Amino acid sequence: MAHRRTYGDRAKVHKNPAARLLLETIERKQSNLAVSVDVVSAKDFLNIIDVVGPFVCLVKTHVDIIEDFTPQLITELQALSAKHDFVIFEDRKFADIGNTVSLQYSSGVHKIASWSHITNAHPVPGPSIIAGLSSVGLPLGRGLLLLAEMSTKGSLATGLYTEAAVEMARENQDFVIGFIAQRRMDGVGKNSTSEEDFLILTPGVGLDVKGDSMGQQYRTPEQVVLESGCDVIIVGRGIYGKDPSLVDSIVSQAKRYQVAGWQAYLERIKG
Ligand code: S5P
Repeated sequence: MAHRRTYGDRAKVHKNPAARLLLETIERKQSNLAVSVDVVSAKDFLNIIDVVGPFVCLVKTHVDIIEDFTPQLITELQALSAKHDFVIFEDRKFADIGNTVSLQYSSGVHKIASWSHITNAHPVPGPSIIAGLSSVGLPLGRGLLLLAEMSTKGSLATGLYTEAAVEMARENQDFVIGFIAQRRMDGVGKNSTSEEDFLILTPGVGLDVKGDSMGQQYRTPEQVVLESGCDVIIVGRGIYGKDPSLVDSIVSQAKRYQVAGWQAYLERIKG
């Protein structure tokens, strides 16, 4: 069972380069914390990333919300990724036919495949979405996460939908490296094997509040990593709050979540 093994051991045998990079980075930095940088100005975006960089394994972006986006922003993001040693995950949530997603992934203003190690997709169109994205991402060594579950109240991604998402991933393990989900997917669906190693990246994590006014629901790092066996905690507003200029507070929150996530992992591998 992957969740009892160390990140480092899993990195040694994973076949996908983006998954290996993430697992190695987690082990090297002793951090299973990802920060989701959901701000609309390029300046705030880069400032937050520079401040949290030392404490995270991964930075999750929504580049389509940045009002003053230019290709230069990507160059600066990549420089920060090299400076602080973190993986980049553009949370694009593709959801269209194979041909359209292949264009959305490779082209347009953002050219996501050229810089984002990992991206994600809703399984709702069926396996053709993986075919479309992998035609672009696989030659570049990228990895894909399927949204098998969501953190929001009333999510429709449950039951048979989640099972079907996991089966789709099993058919495409060269490119699909795991899931956005709230729990481990070992044993979900009919064709589970002991060799598979899907990474579980989990949003909806907060230590101080239970949710927001728009359906988001939060659980603690201990619930997510220890009790539910997830691999990476994704934290957004819990770290940078409402004011991206409060550097001291961002640093202390990032450290707090890093420690909480890592403690929960150490407990988990103890068994
Ligand atoms: O189920 C999900 C999937 C995702 S990727 N629930 C989520 O909240 N997310 C993303 O995680 C969401 O788009 C946002 O960028 C982040 C959570 O942000 P927070 O501020 O609520 O921690």
